Amino acid sequence: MDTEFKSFFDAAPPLRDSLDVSRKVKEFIDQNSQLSGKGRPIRVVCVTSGGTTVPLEQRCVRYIDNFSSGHRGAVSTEYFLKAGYAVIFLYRRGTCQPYCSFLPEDSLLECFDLTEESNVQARPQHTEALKRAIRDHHAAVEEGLLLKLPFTTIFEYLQILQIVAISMRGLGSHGIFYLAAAVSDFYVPWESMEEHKIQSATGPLDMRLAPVPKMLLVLREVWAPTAFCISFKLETDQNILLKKAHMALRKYNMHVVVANELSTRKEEVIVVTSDEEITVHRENQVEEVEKPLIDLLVQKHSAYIEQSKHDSSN
Ligand code: PAZ
Repeated sequence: MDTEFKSFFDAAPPLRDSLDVSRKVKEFIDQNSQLSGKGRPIRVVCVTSGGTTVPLEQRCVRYIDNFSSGHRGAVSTEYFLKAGYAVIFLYRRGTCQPYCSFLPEDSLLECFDLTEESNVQARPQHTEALKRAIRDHHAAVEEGLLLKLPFTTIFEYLQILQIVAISMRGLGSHGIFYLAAAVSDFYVPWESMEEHKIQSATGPLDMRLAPVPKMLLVLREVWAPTAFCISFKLETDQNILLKKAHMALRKYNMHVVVANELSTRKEEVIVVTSDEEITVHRENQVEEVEKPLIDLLVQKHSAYIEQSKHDSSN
């Protein structure tokens, strides 16, 4: 492994429940490798979702965060499940969850009422959507097709991603990484972090942030070299978006980079591969852009599986 990455992991605070996470991931993958949906091996996708935090103190009071709501990851998870994939949903605690993106912010108070007998009941205008969400969510979990793994910090995120990626190696080309999480580019190394709450009385705060080692290359080359890898590139300047997406494609050897601009990310994305750029729009005001996006990515994944079969038979 890249030395920068090794020192990041060696110095990171140990992941709480790491054995539990490893066990859950292993069981999920074993179970889904044995199943075969409609006569073909099950495909497994790891969807990452939401932003990572960067703690400023070891006993963390303050942290750096980013805008990501987790909407992209949550909705994409629903469409992957619909397409027959088993999904490992690696999400930031407190962000949007699959089948819940339609809920208002204060959903408990907005969607439910008390009856005269003091029972809780869904308000009529929300009943159908709630029933559908509960039914689809419970079906995915009960059929063993959805595993949810939470993270908060950049340390937790990269450690769990490593566990998942190494466990998915055996799936070969049937595994996908769909890396929609907004991962911090900079962090405070654990060993140089203050232990206790930083005191404001000492005046202006000077802090040096180190670059987070680039995980995409290690994922592609070491952790899961035969999986189909899709990363995302977000920019706020449309003029540099495609250039940056192509750079990421080449530099990290991704199969696909999905380029999106902050203010239009819910309406339009551009699917960038080495030989094409395909703009994907939401079909109407009701459908989400993730529907045509996942349709297209599933087609690209199928072509990748066929190509891998062909390559290994030659
Ligand atoms: O989480 P969200 O739905 O608010 O936004 C999705 C997104 C913009 C974080 C995602 O599409 C993305 O581009 N992720 C990668 C960001 C980056 O590191 O460039």
